[in-house]
Amino acid sequence: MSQKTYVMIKPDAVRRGLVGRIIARFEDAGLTIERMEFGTLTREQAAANYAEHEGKPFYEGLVNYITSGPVVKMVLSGPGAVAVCRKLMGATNPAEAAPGTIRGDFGLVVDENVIHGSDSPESADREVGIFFGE
Ligand SMILES: Nc1nc2c(ncn2[C@@H]2O[C@H](COP(=O)(O)OP(=O)(O)O)[C@@H](O)[C@H]2O)c(=O)[nH]1
Ligand SMILES: [Mg+2]
Repeated sequence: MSQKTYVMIKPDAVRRGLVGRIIARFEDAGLTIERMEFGTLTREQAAANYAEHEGKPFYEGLVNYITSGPVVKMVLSGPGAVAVCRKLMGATNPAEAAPGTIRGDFGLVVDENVIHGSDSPESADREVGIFFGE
């Protein structure tokens, strides 16, 4: 059964000109692009997306970084889309992400780690609502 997830190409990757190659990874895997929008997040959207991390030492830096420039916001769909996208993205810390994953191939440090993807179907519903108002 098809599932939806929220995926976002982060500002560092947009600045570095990686958008096309990253989107190709998801298309190559067979996922469908349902929605896509380019733009800079408001601090309110960033805070809503990262509410679970509020109060952690990296939280302020995370909100500053994710609002520092345009991102590519996407809703992707396909069988098991949430887990498939997390697998394609790789581990949170690019230094530990496997080669062949997006973070492993394009990233080096955890505070600028190229891509975001929902971590569960419930998070996906919440995040699609934040960014696409559904
Ligand atoms: N600077 C810093 N950033 C972090 C750290 N842990 C997580 N982050 C950032 O916060 C985001 C959200 O963290 P988390 O939900 O744990 O990881 P994700 O679901 O794999 O993105 C990550 O993608 C990183 O951008 C950390 O220890 N230090
Ligand atoms: Mg997360």
